[in-house]
Amino acid sequence: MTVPVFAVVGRPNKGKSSIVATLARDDAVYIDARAGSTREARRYPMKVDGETLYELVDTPGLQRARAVLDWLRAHCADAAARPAAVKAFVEQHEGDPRYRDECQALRPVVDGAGIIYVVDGSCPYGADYEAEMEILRWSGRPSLALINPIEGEEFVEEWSAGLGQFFRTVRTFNAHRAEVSKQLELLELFGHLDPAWRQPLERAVAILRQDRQLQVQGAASFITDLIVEAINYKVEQAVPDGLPLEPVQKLLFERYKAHLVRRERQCRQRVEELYYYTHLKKSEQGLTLEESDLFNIEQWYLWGLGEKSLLVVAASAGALVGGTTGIALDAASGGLLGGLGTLVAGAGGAVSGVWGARKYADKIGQVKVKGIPTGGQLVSYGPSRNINFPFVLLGRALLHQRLISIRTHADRNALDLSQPLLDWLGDSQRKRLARIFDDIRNDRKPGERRAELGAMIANWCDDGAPTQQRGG
Ligand SMILES: Nc1nc2c(ncn2[C@@H]2O[C@H](COP(=O)(O)OP(=O)(O)OP(=O)(O)O)[C@@H](O)[C@H]2O)c(=O)[nH]1
Ligand SMILES: [Mg+2]
Repeated sequence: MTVPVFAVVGRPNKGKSSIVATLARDDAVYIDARAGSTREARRYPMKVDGETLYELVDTPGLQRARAVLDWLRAHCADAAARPAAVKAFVEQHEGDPRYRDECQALRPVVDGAGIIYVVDGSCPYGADYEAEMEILRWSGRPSLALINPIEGEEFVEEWSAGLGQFFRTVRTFNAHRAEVSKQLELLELFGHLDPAWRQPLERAVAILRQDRQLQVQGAASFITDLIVEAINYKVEQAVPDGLPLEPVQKLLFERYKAHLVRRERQCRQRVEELYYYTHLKKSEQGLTLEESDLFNIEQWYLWGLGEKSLLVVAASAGALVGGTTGIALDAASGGLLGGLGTLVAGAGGAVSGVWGARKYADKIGQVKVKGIPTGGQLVSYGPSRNINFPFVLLGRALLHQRLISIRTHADRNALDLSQPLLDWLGDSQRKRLARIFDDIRNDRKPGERRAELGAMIANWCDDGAPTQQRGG
C-alpha cells in the first residue's frame, strides 16, 4: 500500500512546522518564533506499532515565488506541461543558492507528495501570496489549504475567499490547539482528494482512533496501579536491641517518600510515552511540586486542594466511613484539621524546613514500632491512613493525563501542573471514591474495588467522556 506523503508549505513563520508536529505527533520537530527556523526539508513519519500510516514533510518557507513563477511561465508552452515545468525548475535550480528554499519545498511535491498550504489567519490576505499558490496549482498535486489563526481569526474570512480561488479544500486549523477529532477529519479530507490515498488514510484514521482508546486504557491502568500501590505501601526495618530508633524512623520516612515520588514520576512518564511525548518540559513550579512536596500537606493547599475541598473530602469520607471504622476517621480528620489549622495560622509557609516536613509526614503515614520475638524491634512507616492522600495522588495524575491528552505536539509551553485538583468531582463520586479507597486500605474486596476504581479512572481519562466530569 502506498504511504501518503504530505508536504507542508507556505511562507516563513506561518506554523508549518507546528502543523507537522501536530499531525505527525512528534514533539521533536523544531519550532521557533523566528522566521526561517526550518532550513532543510525533512520527513516525519506518523508511526503506530512500527507501521508508518503517513508522512509529513516539513519545508523551509517560500520567499521567491514571483521569480519562480516568472521562470515557469517562460518555460512552459501550455497548461498540460505545467507539472513538468515545475519539475524542470526544481531540477535545474537545486544547486542554486538563490532558490535553495524553494527547491527544498518543491522537491517533495515534484516527487509525489500532496500539498498542505499554510497561511496565518491573523495576517491580512495579499495578492503577493498568489504567485506561490499559482505554483502549487501548477504542480498538479492534490492539495488543501489551512488557515492557522496564530494570533486570532481577524482575517480568516478574507483568506477563505482568496484561498478558495486556488484550492478546492480550505479549512481553519489551529496548529497548536487542534483537537484529535479535527486532526482525523483532515486526514479523511485528504483521502477524498486522491483515490490512491483513500484506503491508506481510512486505515490510518481507524488505527489512530483505536490508538486513542488504547492510550486511555493504558493511562487509566497506570494511574490505578499507582493509587492502589500508594494506599498499601509500607516500608519496614529491623533494629537490633540497644540501637537508637530515631535515625531509622527518619530513614524509613525518606525511603517511603522517595519510593512514592519515584512511582508518581514513573506513572507520568509512562502516560507521556503512551501519547508520544518525549521532550516535555514541566513548569518550574510543576517541577518543585512534583518532587517531595507531594508529602507536604502545606503544599496541597497550593494545588487548589484548599481548605474547603480538603474538608469536603474529609466530611464525605467521614460520613461514610465513620460507622464502620471510627478510629480511621478520627486519625484522618484529626491529622487533617491539625495540618490545616497550622496552615491557616502560618500562611506563607511559616512551618517549613525539616521540622515542618516531619510533622506533616506524620499526617500521611504513621511510624510503628513492634518488638520482634527473637530480639530487637521492627520499625515501619505506612501504609497511609490519611483520607486525602489518595485523592491528592489521583487528582495530580488525572490533571497530568488530561493536560497530555488535550495537548498537541506543537505546543512547546511547559506543562502547568499547578492547577486545582478534582474540582470537577461530584459529591457522589467523591463518596464513592472515599469508600473504594477505604476498602482498599482495609483489604476489603481488593480485586473488585480495584476494578471499580479502574473503570472510574478510565472514564475520566477519556476525553470523549462527558465534560462536566472534567474541568477546563
Ligand atoms: N499560539 C499559536 N502560535 C503558533 C501557532 N502556530 C504557530 N505558532 C507560533 O508561530 C511561530 C512559528 O511557528 P513554526 O511552526 O515554527 O512556523 P514555520 O512556518 O515552520 O516557520 P519557518 O520554519 O521559520 O518557516 C512559533 O513561535 C510558533 O509557536 C498556533 O496555532 N498558535
Ligand atoms: Mg518551520
